[in-house]
Amino acid sequence: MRIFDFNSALVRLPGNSVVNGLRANAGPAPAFDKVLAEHATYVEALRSAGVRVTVLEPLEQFPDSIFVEDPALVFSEAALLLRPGAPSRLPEAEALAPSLAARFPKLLRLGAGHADGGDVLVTPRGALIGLSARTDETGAAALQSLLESIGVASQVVSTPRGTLHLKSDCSLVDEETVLATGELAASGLFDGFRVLVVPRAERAAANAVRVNDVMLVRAGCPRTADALEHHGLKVVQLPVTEIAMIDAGLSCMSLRWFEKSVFDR
Ligand code: CIR
Repeated sequence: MRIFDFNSALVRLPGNSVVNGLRANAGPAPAFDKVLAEHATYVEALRSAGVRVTVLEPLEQFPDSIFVEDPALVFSEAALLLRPGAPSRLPEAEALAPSLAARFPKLLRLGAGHADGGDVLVTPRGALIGLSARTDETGAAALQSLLESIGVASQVVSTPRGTLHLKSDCSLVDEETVLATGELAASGLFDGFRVLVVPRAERAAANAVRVNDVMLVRAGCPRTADALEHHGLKVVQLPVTEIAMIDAGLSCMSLRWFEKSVFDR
């Protein structure tokens, strides 16, 4: 099984409050119906890629709770409940706990500090944990211990200044290849990997998602799509204009894993 083979995913519908999601810069707020439409297209793309998607109900009290990738990290063996670094997002983890406890053999909790799932890139060589405005050193160290307890090696790295999450700037393409911004590629973080660098004008396309044989890429980034197709992948382009207004991309809208018993039920 490959590290990007998934048969299960969890997403959460946006509530009306999503228009108040956190954003670093002033700018227009997204429109609720358009966020809903982008979310629906995303869920359909996951299903078309061969994933069984569980859709959770909206949580109006947490505007950013659509971004389920940040409060948890999931593997076939266990779900790790994190401690998101934005105070308004911290309670999202416990809100997710029952859904994770029902689906994973083990539910482990980060005990200290803060860490967002968006700062964790899992590769076949281990996990990279990016320090950011959301993930601090205490949280990263606590996460390293949790990962070690389930047999996943990890390394703590820097996230470029001004970047929300490590994975805003990179994605796994296959066992040997990552997609990354020029800045992150130049940092030497991916030595030993083949790096496909996104053009500067398509910087946001670095946040993509490999699911089975498909690469989900944000629409409007033709050179990145071409490069990935040239690399041999089936590329599915998805609109994220609205969710980008609250600093989000593609990976953050789902938790993805391979559930070993899914076809036995
Ligand atoms: C936030 O600032 O937390 C949300 N508005 C966006 C989170 C995006 N998450 C991600 O890229 N992993």
